[in-house]
Amino acid sequence: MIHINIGSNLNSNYGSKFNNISIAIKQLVNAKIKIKKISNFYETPSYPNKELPKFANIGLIGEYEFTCSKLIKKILLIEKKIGRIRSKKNDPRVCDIDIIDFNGVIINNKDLSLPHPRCHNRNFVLFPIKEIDPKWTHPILKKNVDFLINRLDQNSRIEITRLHKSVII
Ligand code: PH2
Ligand code: MG
Ligand code: MG
Repeated sequence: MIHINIGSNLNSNYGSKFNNISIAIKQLVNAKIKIKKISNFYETPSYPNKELPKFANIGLIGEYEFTCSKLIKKILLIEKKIGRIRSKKNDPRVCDIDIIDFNGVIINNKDLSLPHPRCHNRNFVLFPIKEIDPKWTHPILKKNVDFLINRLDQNSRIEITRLHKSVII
């Protein structure tokens, strides 16, 4: 199973951050990801600079029968299509699609680290995972998602809102 997290905190030509995420998901389906579950939208302050616009994030799980590098190429094209301009780290972005876990593989090279190197510290990654795959364990840390959420700092456990809103595909 693969885990993907999508975030947005900027409008695009297609519309709001929610529209951007919905479009990204449709494009992932076109790119042959067999989506099994999609979380609701979650809203969180932008990390690490809370002055920037709030993010919407979702998590999804699916199956992909091709290689991880093929998936990454597709993801970069989708981000580009939605209008992502690569600027400074953590600048607002119309669409960021991150692979969190690719069938449990562990990779560490200059272009790619899997599982996502910071996923275990991010509320906007862990809460959606808890919703759609509560038994998930981190492939390196071997800790389940409840454990990882419990070790987030108090603020990150509070500063996240699960919206009554989900993607329609
Ligand atoms: N993504 C980042 C940096 N900060 N903050 C939130 N809340 N959500 C994100 O998806 C996010 C972020 C870098 O990709
Ligand atoms: Mg990211
Ligand atoms: Mg990214």
